[in-house]
Amino acid sequence: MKILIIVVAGILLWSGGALLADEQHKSQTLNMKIEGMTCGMCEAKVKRELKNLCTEAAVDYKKDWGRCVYEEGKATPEQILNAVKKTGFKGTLIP
Ligand SMILES: [Cu+2]
Repeated sequence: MKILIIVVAGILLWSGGALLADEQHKSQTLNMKIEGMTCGMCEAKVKRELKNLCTEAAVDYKKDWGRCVYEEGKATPEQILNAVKKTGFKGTLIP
């Protein structure tokens, strides 16, 4: 009987923990217009900076475009735009 109680309690704890983890790691995708990039070096520079905050980062200088997949609670759109600004380019959100 004791073992059963421990097992049930363990399952409850485990599922509760999994639910909590799901909420904390909600992924968000942010698309940006990035102005001022002229070559692959610029692109790499922005991408490197985004990688610090994003789980996935994509940048295309030919399209003046960038995408960042980030986890809620680990980064904010403001932080991401600031990271772009730090590289010397101007990023704006694409709704
Ligand atoms: Cu360049």
